[in-house]
Amino acid sequence: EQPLIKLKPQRTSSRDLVNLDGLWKFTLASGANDTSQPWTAPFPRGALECPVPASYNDIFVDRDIHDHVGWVYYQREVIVPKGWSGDQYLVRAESATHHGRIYVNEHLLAEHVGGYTPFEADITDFVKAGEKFRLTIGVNNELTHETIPPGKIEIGEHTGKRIQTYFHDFYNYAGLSRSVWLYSVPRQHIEDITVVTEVEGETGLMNYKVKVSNNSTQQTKISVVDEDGTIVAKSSGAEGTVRIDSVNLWQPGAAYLYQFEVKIIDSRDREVDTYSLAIGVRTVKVGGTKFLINDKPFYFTGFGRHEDAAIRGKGHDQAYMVHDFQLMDWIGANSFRTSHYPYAEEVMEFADRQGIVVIDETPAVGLNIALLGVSEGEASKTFSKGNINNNTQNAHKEAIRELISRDKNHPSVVMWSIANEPASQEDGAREYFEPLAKLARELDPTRPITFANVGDATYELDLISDLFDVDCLNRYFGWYSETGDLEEAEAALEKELRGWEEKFNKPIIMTEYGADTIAGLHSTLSLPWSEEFQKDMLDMYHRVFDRVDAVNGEHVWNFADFQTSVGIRRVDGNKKGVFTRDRKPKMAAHDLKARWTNMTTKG
Ligand code: GCB
Repeated sequence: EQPLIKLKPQRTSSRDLVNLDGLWKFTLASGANDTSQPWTAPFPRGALECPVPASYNDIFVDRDIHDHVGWVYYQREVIVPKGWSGDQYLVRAESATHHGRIYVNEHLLAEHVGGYTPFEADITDFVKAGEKFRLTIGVNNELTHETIPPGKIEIGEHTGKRIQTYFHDFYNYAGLSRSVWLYSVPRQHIEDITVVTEVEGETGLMNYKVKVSNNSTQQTKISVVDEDGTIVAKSSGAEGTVRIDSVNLWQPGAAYLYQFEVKIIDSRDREVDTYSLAIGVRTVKVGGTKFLINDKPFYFTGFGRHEDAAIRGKGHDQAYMVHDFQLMDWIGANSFRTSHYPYAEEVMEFADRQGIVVIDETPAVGLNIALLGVSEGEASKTFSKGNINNNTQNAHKEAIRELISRDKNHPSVVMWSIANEPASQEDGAREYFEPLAKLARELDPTRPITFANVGDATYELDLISDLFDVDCLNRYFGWYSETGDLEEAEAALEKELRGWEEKFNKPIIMTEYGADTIAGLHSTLSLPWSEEFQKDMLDMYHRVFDRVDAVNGEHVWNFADFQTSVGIRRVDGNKKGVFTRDRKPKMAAHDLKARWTNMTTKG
């Protein structure tokens, strides 16, 4: 069977790729009952043009586009390079939020549900090398109680129009927010590679498995190349272990990457396909209340983040990516969580190269009806037929499979977070999560697993934490409760953390804490929303973290201000950023920098 997600396209001696980013023609389906089939013909002259990659919502000055619920279509012409005859070629979209369809001329060749992972269409039999074709990609942004993340489509009382609502606190940006590629592979090719590393004394072990598209008589050859370009180990066979003497470990803040080069060779000793993966040798373990990387306790400093910026929405952008990593470095952050969905693959590769540690999260955010304020009755039960049900659970399983399939080889990824703030204190939570935790462990027995626990599911009420390795807690004492009263909040926070420590005796990471802060608003009394309050609140949390032994890390919510849905709780978005949306530091940034850059070990 085929791997869920094929290797990221690469240009090697046997493979080629063409980047399809740029301006695509763009159109909306007019409504849910729209029966037009825009992919069957070229879009009319004068059609809108939309940049790829970018979310489409904020590009145009048009509320109908911004608020659109349903399908949109992107279209462009593409030529398959002449030299590709004899190869297999595919179109790959790195993401389509949340449901994508790839059409080649009038043919639907691929369909995928799940907004933050890649999917591809094999177009080999539909277009000849050297020929031009019409590529249309449909993207649908609808969320229901059976999608991940979940949402709800409501019907406007007065107009009958469809309105998308959802349970998560970031704008439902949609479109082709990551790159689109046309790429070639040889007919027989390397489909998947899995490398798991171990360390024995000074020796690094790479346990690997290579999957080839069809099992004819090829041979698999492996070379491991160090950063100086020297081959340091070799092996052959589709499965095995490569040993590296005097290994350079991948370490937080000191990345070291080997190129793991795979070649398949045919019976006449000709090279058929070659692919190269960057691999860091490191180990990850939980030992008692410590989180260990290379057997050394690791204390997480950093943020929950978002893929978010003005105008481009969730569109991947190299300038923002590099700048954001620069800011993390400046402030002394050694890690982040991909709250609340898998980030662009380029970001994961960059984290590998920068030595930044990542908690990698699925898009399962908002499995918590109570957060909506729905009152009594069946409708308010999160785990029930009309809300989060078996179909949602199946979609969630798929999201876990795809995340692990895509990101399993990144040394930066040290833990899987399978959900954010589910109603883990409600009836049905255990039945829902037990199989998911089991699945994640089967798919990757080498990394710890976690989920980000919501404040309501206290150590006394949570029903699922024993299924996981690390207690990741999101807490807002002093903001959503004890608002503005940091003395009360301090006592409440300490009680909660000690409760977790005593009950579970596992590492605790505070994966969210923070306060909405309007840049430029000041208060001598340190009142909420001011820059002083954000700083004082973070300081208070840090005092408590330093007193509680099991606390193994602190991720402030959020790295930067970000857009949310329109509502009365948010003024042009969530303002808990330590940086503004355009990445200017608020006052607290300087205090975080002082704490984090001076931190050798905790406290
Ligand atoms: C949370 C959520 C996060 C929100 C944050 C907030 O608990 O996990 O998505 O943005 O709180 O600011 O309310």
